[in-house]
Amino acid sequence: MNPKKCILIGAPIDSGKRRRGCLMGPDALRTAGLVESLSDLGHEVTDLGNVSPDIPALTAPDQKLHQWAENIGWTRALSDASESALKNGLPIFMGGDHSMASGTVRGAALHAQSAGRPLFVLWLDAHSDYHTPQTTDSGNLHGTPVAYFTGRDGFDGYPEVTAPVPQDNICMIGLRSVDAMEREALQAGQIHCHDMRQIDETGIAKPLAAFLDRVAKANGMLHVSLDVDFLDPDVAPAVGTTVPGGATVREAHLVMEMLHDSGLLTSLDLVELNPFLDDRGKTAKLLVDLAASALGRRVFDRPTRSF
Ligand code: Z70
Ligand code: MN
Ligand code: MN
Ligand code: MN
Repeated sequence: MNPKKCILIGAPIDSGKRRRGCLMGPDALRTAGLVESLSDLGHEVTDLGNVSPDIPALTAPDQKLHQWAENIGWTRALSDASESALKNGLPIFMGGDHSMASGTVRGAALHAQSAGRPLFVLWLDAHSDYHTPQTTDSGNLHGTPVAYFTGRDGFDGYPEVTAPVPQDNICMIGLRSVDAMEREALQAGQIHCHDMRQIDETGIAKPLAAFLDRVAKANGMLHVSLDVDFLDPDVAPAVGTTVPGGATVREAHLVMEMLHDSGLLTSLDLVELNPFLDDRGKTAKLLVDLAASALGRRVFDRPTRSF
């Protein structure tokens, strides 16, 4: 086992959508034993507490955009937290809704740029979160982070994206709820999109192994963004937007175990946990177990596998 410096950062952001409760996510993950589970694996774990952003006094360009200024404040604060934590270890961002990835990935991309390495992103989600502030119907900004950190137009007022993540460096797995405008943009672009139909046809290991192989060959850094709704709502009910037909517990653990075996993971988001909707903490506990798998928990050792 290769001990890591795990840096836990709470991101109680709740402004990315209308249904409230994700602000309790970081404390639910702490209560479910995230620190202890990672320490037990031999890692050095530091919990930096929660980020608290300055919210700029700005007015949204369009009334439909929910809590636009709050999202900008969070993006700036989390980008700074991400860039600085990556200098010292492996940051694990405890969300908070998915709008937080605008900040965590922007910061990771700035860090990778200064390290002279490419950044890759694994997006585990039912949704593609590829709207711009112009194409979103809901006005919920948790539906926009991938568009932001790939440098799509339309994010005036946000911190500038000087290190956009190349589309070809992004792999999405778990898709089953993609809006028409997102689909159009994805089909015209280079993001590697794997919907649940493909997972049913090929299994989840095959597209993931192909992606990890590319990351390894490029000496890339790898940010993983795990949305609770990647999982099936039967096993992970604590999320505002449940979409049936998600990943099983076993598929999700396999993804995490393969990530660990690859040795490529450099930062991790645990997002969209809404403890208000949980069933006796079962979703929070599942996320903690998945994080532990990503950091080396296993039943038996396997022969080293190359990617
Ligand atoms: C929809 C929208 C979304 C997460 C829901 C849903 C977006 N495409 N993202 N849950 N994580 O409102 O834009
Ligand atoms: Mn999402
Ligand atoms: Mn989602
Ligand atoms: Mn692909």
